This record gives sequence, C-alpha cells and structure tokens, in this order.
Amino acid sequence: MKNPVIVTVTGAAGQISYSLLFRIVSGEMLGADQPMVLKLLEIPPAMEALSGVVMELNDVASPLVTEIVATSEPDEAFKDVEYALLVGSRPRGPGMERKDLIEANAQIFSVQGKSINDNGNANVKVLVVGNPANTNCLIAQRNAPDLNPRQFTAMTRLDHNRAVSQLAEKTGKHVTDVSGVMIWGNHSATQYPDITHATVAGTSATDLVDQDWIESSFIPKVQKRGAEIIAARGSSSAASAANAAVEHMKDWVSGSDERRVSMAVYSDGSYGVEQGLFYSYPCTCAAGDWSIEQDLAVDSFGQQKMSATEKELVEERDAVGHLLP
Ligand code: NAX
Repeated sequence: MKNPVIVTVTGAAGQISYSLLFRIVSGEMLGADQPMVLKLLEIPPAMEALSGVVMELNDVASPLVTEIVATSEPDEAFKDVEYALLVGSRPRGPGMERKDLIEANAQIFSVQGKSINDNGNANVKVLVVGNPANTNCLIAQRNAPDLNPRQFTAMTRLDHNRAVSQLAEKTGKHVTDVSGVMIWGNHSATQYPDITHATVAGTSATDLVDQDWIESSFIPKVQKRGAEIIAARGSSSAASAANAAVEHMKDWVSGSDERRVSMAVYSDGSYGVEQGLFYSYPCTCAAGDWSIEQDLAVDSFGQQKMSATEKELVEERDAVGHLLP
C-alpha cells in the first residue's frame, strides 16, 4: 500500500458530493491501491447534514480511507491538500442577477484559493466544479500566487461526455466508437461542443451527420443539457457531474492514454484566446500533467463560436475585476 494522500472536497453535504465521495473512496479516482485522508468542507448550517454523510462514508468501511475530517474551516480543510475538488458554491437565490451570483462566489473562491495557497501541498491539483466554474477557478488561482496556474482546472468533462453520448446516439453507434470530441470555452450555454475532428468507428463524424443537425440540434442540446435535466428531474445533474469529476481527476493524475479530453485550463494564448482565462480546450494528460492539443484546424463557424464563449469569460472576469488581486 502507498502512503495516504489528502483529498479535500468542498460542498461535501451537497448532491454532487453525495455521489462523488462514494466513488472516491472506492478508489475509482486515484486507484484501488491509494489510501487517503478525506477532508470535507461545508458551511456551518450544513454541518449536521454533513455528519450524516460522514456516517454513511464510515458505513462503507472502505479499506482506502484512513481518516475523515469534517470541518467548516477552510484552513483546516486545505491543510496539506494534494487533490482539491471545489464543488460547493452559492446557488442563485431569488432575485439574484448573474452578476450577483458571480460576485457571491468570488468571495468564496478567493478565500479558498488563498487557503489552498497558504496551507496546501506545493503540488496540489485543484478541480473547480462549482459554478460559474471557469471564473471561480480564475478567482481561486489568482488568490494563490505561490502556485503554478497549471495546478488549477475547471470542469467541462460533463459537457464533453454529453457530446460523446449525443453523437453516439445520432450515429447509432456505441460511445466507445466515438473519439476526438471537444468542448471549447466556458461551462455555460455559450460553450462550443466541436465534432469537426471527431471520429465514429474510424469515420469522420462530419461525414456521418449534416451541418444542420450540428448547428440546430447537437450544439444547443449539449449547451442546454443541464437545464433539460433540471426540468425533468426537478434538480440539477449530480451523479453524471460526479462521474465527470472522477474522470477529470483520474486522467489528470494517471494520464488519458493519448485520448483527447476537455478541460478548462489556464490559457497560454493558444488558439488566440486571451492569456490567463480559464478556457476549455482539447487536452491530453500524461505524467500527472495536461497539455493543450495544438494546431487543430478551426473553421470560420468554429472561430465565431470560440470567440463568443471567450467574450463571455472576459465579461465574467471583468465583473469580479475589483476582487482579483
Ligand atoms: P448543492 O446545492 O446540492 O450543494 C452545494 C453544497 O455546497 C451545499 O451543501 C452548500 O452548503 C455547500 N457550500 C456552499 N458554500 C460553501 C462554501 N463556502 N464552502 C463549502 N461548501 C459550501 O449543489 P450541487 O448540485 O452539489 O452542485 C454543486 C455545484 O456544481 C453548483 O455550483 C452547480 O451549479 C455545479 N455544477 C457544475 C457542473 C460542471 O459541469 N462544472 C455540472 C453540475 C453542476 O451544475
């Protein structure tokens, strides 16, 4: 057995965590031979609910869990953290504008970014799930000046998986036949799900579906899938989001075996995107690191979509500009 690592999950009493934590303790994220200390962060009103989640985690009797710490103190939760999954965030309340939501979350993610900077392991890997995920990630990263911006990522893997599933369904193939799908930009309704370099059972996806389906069905379906699930289920996607978080972290840590995955990462200016934004790119992961796939041709339709989602990220960043160090 390896030495235990420290995994911190925020929003640990929420609905995504209710799936996520049980997948983590089963070893699906870091491997069946990787023990862990689990640190769970919540806000004080949710601590009682969190105690119930801790009871259930104890009742799993996972051989991989060496200790569980439940706390409402960020500095305690992020002490020596090696893998931080920032799931908790402030949901939109009645009468709250998008700008108010971004600002409320900016407060949370600036505190957490600073705490990770001051208390976490120097090699910590951070995944932001809580919305608005890309901008929350930016805020956390900007508050962590001692860490490499590459240590911060935001989740667009659920969008990626949704795109894979839609393309498989449309072409009558299995999801394992689909490869090379990618999500560009923001985890929001402006994201650009792109199949121009995807294949289905070895055939170019664009030879199998027409542009009209891509523009009027596929792209809006992936962009608005979250809303479709809320309308049907009465609450937002949770188990599929937890699954995506496990896959994102697993690939980042253990490699994606040259598979293309989508991750919102620190922009180095690739594809003309403004440097420093957290923008979803096609990535591959190896040796505990990610890299942006370069030199993929982008057509004029794609360029327009990529610019629109970049513009939204710039607006979100500017809305919290006064809170960025
Ligand atoms: P829930 O409202 O069920 O749970 C959120 C939890 O976070 C609550 O228990 C709350 O008490 C806690 N929390 C709030 N502020 C906190 C703080 N400062 N520190 C620690 N915990 C805090 O939401 P859930 O359905 O679990 O979703 C969590 C977040 O994921 C939301 O922001 C949601 O919009 C976002 N999502 C992101 C997705 C993505 O692909 N990036 C997809 C799924 C999901 O929509």
